[in-house]
Amino acid sequence: MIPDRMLKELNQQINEELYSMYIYEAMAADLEYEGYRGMATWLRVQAREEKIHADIFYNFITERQTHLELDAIAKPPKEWESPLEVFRAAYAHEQHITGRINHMVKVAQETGDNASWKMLQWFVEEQVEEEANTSEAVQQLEIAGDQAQAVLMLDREMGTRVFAVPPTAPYYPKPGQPTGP
Ligand code: OFO
Repeated sequence: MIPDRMLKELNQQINEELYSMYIYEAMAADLEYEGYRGMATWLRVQAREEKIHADIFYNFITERQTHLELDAIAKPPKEWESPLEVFRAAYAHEQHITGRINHMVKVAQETGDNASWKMLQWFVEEQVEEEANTSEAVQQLEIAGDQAQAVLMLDREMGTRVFAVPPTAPYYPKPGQPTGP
């Protein structure tokens, strides 16, 4: 069984990851509407990764014979001022998620829940990549500035991102579960 305090955090993290998926879908829709199809593709790939993150927490909880509880997902914003503002918001969001993961590592230590602690180590590393990817996009958009051609080149490059299930993802998939969201 998972200690109550830890379970509450893990349950909440399913919601956080599903909100991540949802806000990236909203950002993609806004960029698609504005004509930045490549960046929209990049964000939709990211949204699919977030569903996998949610699945990992979901599978981990059910694997430990615990009853999980799903909460309502908050409504994300509809529009942002520019592609740069989209990726600034994405980077800030990833920093928030890193804070959540660090907090959960602490709770795992305090409750002596070694299984949660071990599973969370994957997310500790994953968040380094999540922050790097979004902050790199911010940096490149800042460099491109008002030069439409540079922004469009970046858009094209970001559109080449393809979805792949992270091979090292823990508790994913569960036996018999499909491998993609
Ligand atoms: Fe799930 O890492 Fe991004 O939010």
